[in-house]
Amino acid sequence: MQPLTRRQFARLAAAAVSSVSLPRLTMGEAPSPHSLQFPGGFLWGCATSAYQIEGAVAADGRGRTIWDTFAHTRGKTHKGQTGDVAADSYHRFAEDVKLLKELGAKTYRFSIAWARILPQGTGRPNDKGIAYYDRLVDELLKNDIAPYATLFHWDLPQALPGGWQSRDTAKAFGDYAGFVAKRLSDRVRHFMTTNEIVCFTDLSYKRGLFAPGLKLGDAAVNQIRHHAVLAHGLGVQAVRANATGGTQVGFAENPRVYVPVIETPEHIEAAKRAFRQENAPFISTVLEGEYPTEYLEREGANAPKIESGDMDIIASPLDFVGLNVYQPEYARADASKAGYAVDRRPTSYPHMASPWLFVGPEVMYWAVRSVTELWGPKAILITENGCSGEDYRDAAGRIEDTDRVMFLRNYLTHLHRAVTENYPVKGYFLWSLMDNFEWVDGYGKRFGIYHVDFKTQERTPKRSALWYREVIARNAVG
Ligand code: PNW
Repeated sequence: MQPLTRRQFARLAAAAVSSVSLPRLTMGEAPSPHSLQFPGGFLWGCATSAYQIEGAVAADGRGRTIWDTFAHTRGKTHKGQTGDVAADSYHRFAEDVKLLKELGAKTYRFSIAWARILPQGTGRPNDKGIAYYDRLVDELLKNDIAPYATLFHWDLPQALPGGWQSRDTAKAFGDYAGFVAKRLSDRVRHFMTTNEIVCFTDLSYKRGLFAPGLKLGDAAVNQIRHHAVLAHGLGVQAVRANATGGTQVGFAENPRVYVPVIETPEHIEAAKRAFRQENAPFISTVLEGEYPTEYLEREGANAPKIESGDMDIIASPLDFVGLNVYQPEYARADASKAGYAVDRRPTSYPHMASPWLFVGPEVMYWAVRSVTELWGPKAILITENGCSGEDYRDAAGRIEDTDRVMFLRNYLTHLHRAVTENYPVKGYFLWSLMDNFEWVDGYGKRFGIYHVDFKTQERTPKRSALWYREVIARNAVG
């Protein structure tokens, strides 16, 4: 940490009203990290998703999903690995709730597998599938952990014709969301409709990297994006119509986040413009209730076909906006019409074990600030943040993931800045509670703070779990 100026020191000392007894600071000495106190009631939690942890893909009437098909297709995932067994959380959920309890987590974000509830995507519900989430939710509540349920984290029922290419899938999602809300909202008070729209549209239907692995043209892709934001809106309305009063609903997005290269007004303005334009068909459209004009102009004849009433559905007001925050982009002021420029990343820019996971802790602050300044949501939750590592057990059987501790400490320091400046961030979910099936990277990339031995299914806390437990206990970053 940089030595403090007199002004910074005075400000920090004044802000340090907390229940933790603080060490005395000497002028010029860095403050104890424990002075980065979070407000009372801040929601610390962990996140996972169904296909990545549950396994048990054929249990109790679960229908097939596009990820089952994709992972079983030769050459699509690392070493042909699949989520057939994953971390077997379907059978070990009670043990996994204990892991959360050990951390002192207040919340748990998990996802519901649509194909467990409605094996064909529509039609007859499967009682045994619902019963699994009943058991999980009851176990969480018994341990004073608040369930935050994502309704769709990419595991689309295979039986839905055309997948997200079909407008009917958006309608089917709304019906499914309403059904789940009816059955669970007596106990689940927070729902997220979709997770990371760009991943299950562009990465899946344009770049062919995720299930179903298609490479379609611009018109088709824009229409798929439209079906996705429409599905989100129908999901919001269905949750509201079917849930018990006071149930909150939002979504979890991973917008591209722009850090101003230098923190001056013109670069800050450029970063904000970049944020809005570069996420135009996703978060910008949902929170503005219309497609940004520049996007429609750029796409021309390939722009999505919108039916009357769609935009009102898409713009359904949200109780919170969830942000999955990983890597930064950088923007600077520029004389172009757009008013900003994005530079290519230098080849020496550092990343974590996943080559895409560039390290830039300031992205946490700018994600929250950009969304607040652009659209002023009621509340923001960091619905994911974390990193991959090549974790291994040392001779003593320990997993000393100091790289992950470094990553988390820095990102949370910048989240603290956002909280201190009164942006409406209410909680943080660490991705991930435990190692799991990392999509195309299979089991080759570990994101957990609990290590999973995929042969024995044994869970072991890594150093980062012990570190996070301290963060939660002190409600402060250290
Ligand atoms: C998120 N990118 O995915 C997902 O919500 C999780 O399921 C996933 O395990 C986690 O982050 C870690 O990857 C992302 O390329 C995948 O920028 C890729 C990117 C971002 C998020």
